[in-house]
Amino acid sequence: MADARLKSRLGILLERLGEHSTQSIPAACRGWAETQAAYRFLNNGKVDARDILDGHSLATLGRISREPVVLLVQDTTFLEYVRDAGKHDYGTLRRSRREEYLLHPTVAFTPERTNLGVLGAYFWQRPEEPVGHLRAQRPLEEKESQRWLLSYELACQVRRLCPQTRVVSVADREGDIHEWFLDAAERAAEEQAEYLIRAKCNRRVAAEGGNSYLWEAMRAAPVLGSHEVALARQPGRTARTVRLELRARRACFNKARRPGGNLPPVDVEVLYALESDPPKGEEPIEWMLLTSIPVKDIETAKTLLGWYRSRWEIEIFFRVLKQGCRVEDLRLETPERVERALAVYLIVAWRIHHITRASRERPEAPCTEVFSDTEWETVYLLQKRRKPPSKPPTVRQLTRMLAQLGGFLARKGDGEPGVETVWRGYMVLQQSLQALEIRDAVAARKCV
Ligand SMILES: [Mn+2]
Repeated sequence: MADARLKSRLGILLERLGEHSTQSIPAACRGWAETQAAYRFLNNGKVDARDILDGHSLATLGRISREPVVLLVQDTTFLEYVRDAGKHDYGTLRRSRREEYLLHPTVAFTPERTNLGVLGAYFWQRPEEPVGHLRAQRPLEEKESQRWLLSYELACQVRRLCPQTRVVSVADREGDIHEWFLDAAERAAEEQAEYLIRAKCNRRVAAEGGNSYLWEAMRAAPVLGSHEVALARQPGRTARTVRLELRARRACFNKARRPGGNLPPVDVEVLYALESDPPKGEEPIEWMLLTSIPVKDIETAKTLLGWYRSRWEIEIFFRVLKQGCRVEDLRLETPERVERALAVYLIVAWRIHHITRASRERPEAPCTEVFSDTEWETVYLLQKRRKPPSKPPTVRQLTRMLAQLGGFLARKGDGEPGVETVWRGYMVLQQSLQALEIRDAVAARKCV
């Protein structure tokens, strides 16, 4: 049911878009109007949250159309809510219920990792009881894997609507689905978005030199050259520079078995990056990437690897979203309400992600790059309690002030504010802006 609903929503939105050129879509880069509209909605139960997401998606599409390359990254995150089962609580009999929601958004990034916004989100609730019957399990898996294909479909629509932009649908290992490669291969060029997916399965392939398996075939492929990348520190791994050997070739994936009949074989371009000299005792770093883009030379290989690595930014976006959901302390009774609130938080998370990134990457830039005048002046008034200066503060200064509204103490040694205090500060700002708006509306009525 959710699938059909999602399809029709996207269908309606994109049909509507198809009637206009993307040039007519307002592309407010700062996005304050979008987030304000989203928050306003929270107090209005009559509006469908997806209408709000549609407005944001439209603005995102406008931003996409102005970029030469856009990565449409899709991924799934799990959201859990624990709440009391019964309305009546007699103190001793307290049963809590765990609910698991899956959220699968499509988020647009530039190759330089600027978050352009959320294009759509697939949302569903896992059945409460684990699925015991094998008979029921299969359709569930199939249903859940549909989300990757739906997001690719969305990427293809964006490709059609933004002919100046190179649109690349990006997914991690879960997106390694035969149906996806087939779908892409069957599309006309002007309706085919590129794809870039990390391989999960060691499939049987037919490549030059006979049949073999994917990893084997790629280890035997000619080396295009080598490339160094810096790996950030991660739990259990120190930061280090990695030297990779890049190999590429076209491979034909054998037909895939499915209950309703076999799927035909399909051609895929493969890029394999393997660490050539890993430190003693460590597994070599590797990326096996499946793509629609022919990898003819080392430059293309480096570019594609960089695009794939930008996928990481959606994990950061999820972190922001989850922190935000915690800040907002969801107490919602029905899946519909959770869904509506999440639509709002997706937009707010995009905004917070954008602001915190800018304050780290371009700290000395004027804050007007990411805040509207009303926004930054209001933050200044609330925080400093004096008239805002004529020259706007820097992005870093204003982000700190915003976080201070959310409880950041800004003492020496506190470092940069985290997502949580920025989010809280942002809620205070939104409420203040709404109060100002109401005051103006009331004043205007008096004048009549
Ligand atoms: Mn994933």
